[in-house]
Amino acid sequence: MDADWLCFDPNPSKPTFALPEGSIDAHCHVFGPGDQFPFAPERKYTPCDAGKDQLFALRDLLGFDKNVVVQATCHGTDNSAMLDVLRSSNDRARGVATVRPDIGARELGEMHEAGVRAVRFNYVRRLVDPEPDEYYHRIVEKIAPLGWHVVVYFEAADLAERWDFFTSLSTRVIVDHMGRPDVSQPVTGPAFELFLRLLREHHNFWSKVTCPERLTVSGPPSYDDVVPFARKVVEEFPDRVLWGTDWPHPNLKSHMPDDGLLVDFIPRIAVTDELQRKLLVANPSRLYWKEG
Ligand code: 0GY
Repeated sequence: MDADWLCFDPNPSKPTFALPEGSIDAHCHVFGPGDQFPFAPERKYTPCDAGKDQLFALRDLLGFDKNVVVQATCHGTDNSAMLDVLRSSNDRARGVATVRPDIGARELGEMHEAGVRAVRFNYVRRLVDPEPDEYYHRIVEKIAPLGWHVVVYFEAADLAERWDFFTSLSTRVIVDHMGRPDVSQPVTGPAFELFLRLLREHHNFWSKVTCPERLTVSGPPSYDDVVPFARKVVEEFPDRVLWGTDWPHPNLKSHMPDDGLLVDFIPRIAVTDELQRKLLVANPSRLYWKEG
């Protein structure tokens, strides 16, 4: 693994907040293990191993019922480790894949059978080299007929440039980590307003209200500066938000969160039982466990 790699907390606390029954961790990854599922040659980081057994143990400790496993960039377009989680999960995991435009119908069909329901387009340059729009359009043409959606990951500063492409997509589009706002700016500032406009004007857009540990400037354990951003999104778009642990937390440099405390953050951004049930149960169930 990279010399400065921070590995996940091996001994997280049990959350104080009791998750509603049927809660879904809608953003997490697996890394390898590397000897079984080698990392991609084109990767931009080499993580510690974080495999399915550890993911399932964390799910049970925190009180989640299910997982949505997002293909991590260190595995490139080889989705084997993610698919292995889905196939080992007893229908308790769904997946978000990374694919190339030349992927065949048979491979897509096998992925669907395993539980993949989306592809991820990643525009974060420290993770991948983004491709021209045409590349992603060709993928959408293949996945849309399966009822899959698109997950997009980008930096806030890049939203304006990507706007026309994103809003041309006819599938549902799920934005990772609220489009990575600069939380040192006001929640009413122009950059976050542009992101809110995306959700206001385009009802096929959803947001993950994830990663206070990644977005914070003020730091752990309370992540106070992220609260107004996540709370705003949850309250304005209660039926189009998802939450996830982001375990095993790739590329964190400042600190590694205690996953139990991250769960305790949820009631600060979804402050009523109803908002919590939508965020953790109803929305991800509708998106990942119901057909059509
Ligand atoms: C995240 C964030 C990151 C990494 C990846 O696939 C990945 O490698 O998504 C990041 O470094 O910001 O969502 O896990």
